[in-house]
Amino acid sequence: MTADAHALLHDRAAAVLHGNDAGGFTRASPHLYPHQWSWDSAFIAIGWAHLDVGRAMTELEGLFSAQWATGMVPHIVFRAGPDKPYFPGPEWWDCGTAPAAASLPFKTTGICQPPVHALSLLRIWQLTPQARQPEIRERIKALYPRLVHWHRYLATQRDPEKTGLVTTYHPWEGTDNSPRWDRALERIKVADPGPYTRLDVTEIGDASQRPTDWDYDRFLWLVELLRKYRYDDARIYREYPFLIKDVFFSAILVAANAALLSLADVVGADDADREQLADWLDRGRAGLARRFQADWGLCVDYDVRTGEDIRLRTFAGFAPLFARTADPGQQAIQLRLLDSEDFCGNPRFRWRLQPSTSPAEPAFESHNYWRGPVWPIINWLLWQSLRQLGYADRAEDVRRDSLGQIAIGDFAEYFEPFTGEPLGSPQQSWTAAVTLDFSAP
Ligand code: 2M8
Repeated sequence: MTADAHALLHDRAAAVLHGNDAGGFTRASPHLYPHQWSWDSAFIAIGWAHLDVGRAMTELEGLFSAQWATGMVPHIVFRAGPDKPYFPGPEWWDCGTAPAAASLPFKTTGICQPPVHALSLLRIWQLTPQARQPEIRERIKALYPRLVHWHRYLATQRDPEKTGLVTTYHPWEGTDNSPRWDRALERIKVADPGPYTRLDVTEIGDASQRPTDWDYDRFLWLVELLRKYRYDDARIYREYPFLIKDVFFSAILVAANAALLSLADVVGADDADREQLADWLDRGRAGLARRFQADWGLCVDYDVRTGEDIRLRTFAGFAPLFARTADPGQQAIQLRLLDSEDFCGNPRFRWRLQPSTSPAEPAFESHNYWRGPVWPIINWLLWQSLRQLGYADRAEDVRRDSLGQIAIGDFAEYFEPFTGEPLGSPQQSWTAAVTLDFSAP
């Protein structure tokens, strides 16, 4: 791509963020996702940092203003007005019944998403021009304890067994209809959430790109149970049917703890925080190491309820790379697998990018959301990891191919791996945001 093409793409991406800016928060996309989403916001803030670091901080500050008393950062903060409908909205979640969500400035959902926020904060700091450093340093300093509180929630309430692995409660905690959740969802025999009307399929106009009604019945039924338990983590852990140790989520927490430690000097963090973060970091690395299956080359999630391994070839299995493992053996195995036919090296792929699910998996569907398509944000995470681990050339390929892919279409949410066809929502904010970072000089 020429320098002019880069500049043009940068300007188009900036226009998407400005277009989705709702004043103090950025819609995840203009119509399909009109509110503030947690991990979307973290990526979006990285995009804003290329345009205005103050605006980037505002994105994260707004999100964390809705942090629960437990430390949980909710997956959606409902900030759009009634003219922007979304299903399931705040009434379905009814989080007012949760003591930990009392007195928040906004209504929210009662689950969370991968903690990319510390990675975002670190990137914002790296992009802060010298003249603005005093102001931004103060703002990062003010937010830092909230991030530590967030990580504490994940390391304790979401890991009472102290395995170093985060337990996910819901497919909506990141990768909605990934086949990783299929078996656990199949175990739910009665899923009767009552009548509801989906808005997503109407908005997208092609149901094959979205989760099925069978999925939605179960997604909504799980929310009903969480609501019944008033989002109490201890009770959820005792009674709830969907508890999965998620290696991708856990890997992001490892990288995020490392990012907070990198910022410790910037904010003058005290020794207790530093020790705590280092402890979570070690525990997370050890937890992932135990889930690595060398014969398979991947890290494997497991179902807390049944104790079963979830052996599927998806992007999540590259948790060691996402966690930036220092283990040379794991790095070598994962890099080989990454470029094999099962992943980026598939000769039929349009771009050498990481698909959400391997085409070798029986559950693979090239058009369907997290069951096959390529997601720019996941490839952004891969790019960052490869860079940090010293694989500069491979990282550069990911950057170049990502930009080539994104340039076609209107900042699509995800892409068909064989054709590169843009899918899902257009003008997706986090796609625009990572474009700004990928295309920075
Ligand atoms: C998708 O999830 C939402 C529910 O939260 C949906 O399908 O309606 C996922 O891709 C999720 O990871 C993402 O944060 C969200 C907004 O982009 O959309």
